Amino acid sequence: MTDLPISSDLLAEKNKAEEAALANDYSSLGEQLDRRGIDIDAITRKVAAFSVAVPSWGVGTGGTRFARFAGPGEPRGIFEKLDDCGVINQLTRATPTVSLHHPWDKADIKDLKAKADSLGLGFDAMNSNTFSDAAGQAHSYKFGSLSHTDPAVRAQAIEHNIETIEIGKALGSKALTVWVGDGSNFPGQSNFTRSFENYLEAMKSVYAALPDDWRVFTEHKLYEPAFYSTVVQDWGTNYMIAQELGPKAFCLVDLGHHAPNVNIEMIVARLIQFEKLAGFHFNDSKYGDDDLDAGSINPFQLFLIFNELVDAEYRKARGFTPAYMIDQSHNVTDPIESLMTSAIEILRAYTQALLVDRPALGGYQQSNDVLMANQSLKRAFTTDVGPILAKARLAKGGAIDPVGVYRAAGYRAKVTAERPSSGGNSSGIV
Ligand code: LRH
Ligand code: MN
Ligand code: MN
Repeated sequence: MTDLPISSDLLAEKNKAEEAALANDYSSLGEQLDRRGIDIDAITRKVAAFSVAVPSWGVGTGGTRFARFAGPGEPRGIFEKLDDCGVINQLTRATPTVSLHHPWDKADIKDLKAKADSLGLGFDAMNSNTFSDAAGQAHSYKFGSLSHTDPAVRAQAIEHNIETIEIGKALGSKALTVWVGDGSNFPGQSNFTRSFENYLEAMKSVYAALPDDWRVFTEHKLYEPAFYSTVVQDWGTNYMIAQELGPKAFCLVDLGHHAPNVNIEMIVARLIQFEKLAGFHFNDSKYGDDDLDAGSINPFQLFLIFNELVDAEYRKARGFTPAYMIDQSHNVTDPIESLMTSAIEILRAYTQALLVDRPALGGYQQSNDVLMANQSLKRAFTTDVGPILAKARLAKGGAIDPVGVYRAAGYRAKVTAERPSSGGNSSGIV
């Protein structure tokens, strides 16, 4: 029995008020697309079938290195986090799974499953955490985890990853995402080769514990928390890891984990070509790992990434089964509103990419008609696909205007009354 957090009467009433306008907009967009030889309903069906996982940690309020300002009504544990994720999926109908972080989300497995079931949610990739110390652990990760100089620390980090797999197995997850903060802050602090050897050896033990139908996603990141060198710093190192580990290992692309101006869509194309793309942690950024809402700064980049993904989907690229997840941190917005907005923006980029006239683009590329090649992308990107997104949500029982319904429902005020403030602290970075 599902028990959704937002009143279905309110949702129906709000949708009813907007349905006629949506029908008009959808039909006029349909005519426009028809002139371009595109069947709008076929696109809407594809959009309705697309989903992206939300991060359990994203519904809390994040922070910076300097301060964390607690948000009103923030969830106090994984069960309240799941409630908030339930709202996001109820209104967007695009986020049916949650990606858990271990041990932040540690709880009784039966209770977790029952709670998720009651909200109509499932579990996506499991994230391990060896970038912070858990209460009571024997060894500290201050100087690294899977790459640490001390074999006892590495053994503890391996054990933690295996435990994360075990929890995931019980929850029905099929993938482990490993991101380590290992690296160095000063030249000379660590031996690049030895630390990478240590990491690879440790990851081989984690890999050996993967069930047959599981995959492991390793996530690269240029810097932070280490500011001089990072053990898994870029997609090249990440690709080496996936190659060394074997066929169940893939490279995860978190959009915020690259140097400014890096051509991420090209990295995506390379990983697809060599069958090692794990999937994504979607977010947006201006400078570093800003963890802002997807598409809020550079929606064209998001579109160009989806252009590669749709290209691979249409040509049925071998081994192409990307996992889509959001990874954000919210300091100044309501996390539920931000995550709903991101899910919509990710779907928007996907929809726009579906509108690219691929045979025409291929022809322009072949004949070196640079201007028209670029125009074919721009034409798709500048199409307002909002009516398709709203129609897909409505068809699945979601909201035409998710943020509008969320605000009208007063959910934040309600949970603020139920969840006493956890207060801020001086370092809330995740
Ligand atoms: C590291 C990261 C990684 C972590 C998450 C909290 O910056 O992107 O995915 O698990 O943030
Ligand atoms: Mn990430
Ligand atoms: Mn990150």
